[in-house]
Amino acid sequence: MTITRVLPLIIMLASNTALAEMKDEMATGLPPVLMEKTDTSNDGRIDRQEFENRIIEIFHSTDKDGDQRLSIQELGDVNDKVFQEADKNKNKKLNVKEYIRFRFADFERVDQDNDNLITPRELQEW
Ligand SMILES: [Ca+2]
Ligand SMILES: [Ca+2]
Ligand SMILES: [Ca+2]
Repeated sequence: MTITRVLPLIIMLASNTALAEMKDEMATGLPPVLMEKTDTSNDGRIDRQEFENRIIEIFHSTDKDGDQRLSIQELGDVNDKVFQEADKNKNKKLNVKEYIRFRFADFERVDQDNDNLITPRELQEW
């Protein structure tokens, strides 16, 4: 193999690694949603709407002081960098819209075949 044929392969491998790292960074660090609580249609899959509904429920149960915003303290064990990224207006709290967007980073990371459904097998990879 000549160097000109090897180079594109190396570049390809390098960019795959970069992508994997980026995906890891996107993970919120928060525990997974529960299939039985989230899959309201009982088809064994979590679609985006079911996920969003569940995330809104979690938002309200996590919001201990009821100010409609989640602080990093309320969230507990969370990826700090990702939190700051999600906190668009930099008030150190996530409103429900920011929180939904934040949690969808996990959805997209876990949905490995990109069919917008999370299966029990994919959920194991959370
Ligand atoms: Ca479902
Ligand atoms: Ca709060
Ligand atoms: Ca999927």
